[in-house]
Amino acid sequence: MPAMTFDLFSDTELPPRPPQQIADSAWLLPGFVDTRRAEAIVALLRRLVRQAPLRRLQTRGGHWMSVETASCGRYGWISDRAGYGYSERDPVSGQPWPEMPPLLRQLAQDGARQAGFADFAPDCCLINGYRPGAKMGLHQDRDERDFSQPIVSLSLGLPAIFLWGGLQRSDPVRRIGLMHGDLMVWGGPSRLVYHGVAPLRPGRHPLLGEWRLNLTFRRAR
Ligand code: MD6
Ligand code: FE
Repeated sequence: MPAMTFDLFSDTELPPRPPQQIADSAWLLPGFVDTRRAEAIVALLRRLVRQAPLRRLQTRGGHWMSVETASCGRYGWISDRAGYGYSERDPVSGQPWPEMPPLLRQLAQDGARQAGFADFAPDCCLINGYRPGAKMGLHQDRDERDFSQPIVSLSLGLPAIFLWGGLQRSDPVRRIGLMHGDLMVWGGPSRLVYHGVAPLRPGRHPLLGEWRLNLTFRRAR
């Protein structure tokens, strides 16, 4: 009998989960990345975060975010007491962000295409690391220039509950389970939907241990 953690995360013993339309132009593509490709991605990420380390960011209000963040691609997303937005340089090193690996760019474009966005040209991949307890409050992604380009979000490691709201902050919020390898794509009329991540539950993932990693691809400029 394999360990419980293995049963929970095995992608061979669970019933298939078909693509699920969450809203207009918003799709959950479960198991978009299989175990082997996820291993290759995690190997890339281990290299990337040696160049651009995961770090906690401060909000304009002075709070420290619970998530640890880095970026690759031409632009990275940063936040500090002066505000938040995109930067061509990593403020930790003063250097440009690491290049977006072609494997990641291709994956994001393939996912976007499957959700109906044929011309996705990401120039930013935000890397978020969640430890148990880390969360992301409800927000809109509105720092980007072109809202006709979607947001593509890959989940790796520990499962999370994605919070999917509406176009108004006060709209009801749905809870969507995201597992290792799942891809979310949202754009079009859903591009400015409020979203967030519920506090990560403790656990241990066979590949990533006590971590959830989220890669969010965007067209920033
Ligand atoms: C996630 N992150 O980490 C979702 N949005 O699963 C976001 O939605 C996000 O980390 C805008 C800016 C930074 C973020
Ligand atoms: Fe967001």
